[in-house]
Amino acid sequence: MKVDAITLREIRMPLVHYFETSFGRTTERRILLVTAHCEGVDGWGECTAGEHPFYNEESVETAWYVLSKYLVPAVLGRSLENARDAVPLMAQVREHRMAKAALENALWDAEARQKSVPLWKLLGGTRRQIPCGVSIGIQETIDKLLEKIAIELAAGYRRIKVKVKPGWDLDVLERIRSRWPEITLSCDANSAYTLDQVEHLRKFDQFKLLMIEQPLWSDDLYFHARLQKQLATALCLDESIRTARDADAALELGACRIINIKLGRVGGFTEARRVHDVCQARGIPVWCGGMLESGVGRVHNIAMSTLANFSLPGDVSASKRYWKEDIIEPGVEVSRGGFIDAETQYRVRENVIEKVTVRKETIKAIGCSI
Ligand code: OSB
Ligand code: MG
Repeated sequence: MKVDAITLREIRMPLVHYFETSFGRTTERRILLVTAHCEGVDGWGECTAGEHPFYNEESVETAWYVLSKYLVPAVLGRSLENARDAVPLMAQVREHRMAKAALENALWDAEARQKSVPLWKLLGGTRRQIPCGVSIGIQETIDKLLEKIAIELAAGYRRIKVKVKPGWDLDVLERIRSRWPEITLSCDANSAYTLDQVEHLRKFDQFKLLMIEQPLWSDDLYFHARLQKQLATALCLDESIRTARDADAALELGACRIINIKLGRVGGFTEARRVHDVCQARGIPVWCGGMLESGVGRVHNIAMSTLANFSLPGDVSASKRYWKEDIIEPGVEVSRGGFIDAETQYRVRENVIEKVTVRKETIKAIGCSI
């Protein structure tokens, strides 16, 4: 598979509803998409970096810079046996995992198309039905949040996750639990608390949550281990797990009992599979996180979720929760029972993508004529 050219583009898409976390509110997504042109086959990848470096240190601008200046030149013109061969070629660049993931995943997509094998099979997946949950952002009022939860439960979602932060936590969980004592419920703090708040966090135990996601610092393992010892509720790490080595260290320390895997955060399919395997070997369940992806990233999340140890419902939900019109066809749909069918085949709608593109650059290998 020769990498003839790579196209970078930025698209802009308004969200159907704004999404608010402890680090801020998103109303429109700026998304960097990568197309790998390989011997007549195009593979697509999505960069999950946000517009601002608030979830982690990357942003659309840093990813564009690192891709165009370093990562694309590292793979351009190369003949790769497999997409995973791109990983060592990009390794000279430290961190910048979301930028690397966008390119590596585009190459996986190209490899799957070239071999005429579904991506989930190429990855070694076995699950055909992906259990789905939803992540619901901070709302103006608790009543508004309860209304949203009722809608998602009626749609069949199998796990509700709410965003929390100091001042939007215990009262919120209390109201949810008094209306729905039995639903599978979790919360995500995106690093909004510190270890001084252990006593406060211990009060979360009364709500029988499936997990508390990333309560402490985004780069921390050690203090999460200290906190986990003092809580009955399982901790789940998101931001802190960037590599399989992080996962190994976190589990050895006892920093969490569940891990959220995001393709962008860990740098692409190759490292995501390693994180999955580390957790599986230690009997720790994983689930697929979301980053408000367009259809391109969403389809990759579905493929990854077919791996055996993705046993908990993920944040991968229907396209229509995010977009009036998604850039894939059909949009991602969730059954009444709350599952996504992993075998559905999707097509990238290039005409729709062109309409929402605000910048585009194609970088070609020397002698390439496309
Ligand atoms: O922490 O999981 C998170 C969205 C943006 C940044 C971080 C997170 C999220 C979500 C949304 O929770 C998940 C989704 O619906 O895509
Ligand atoms: Mg999270």
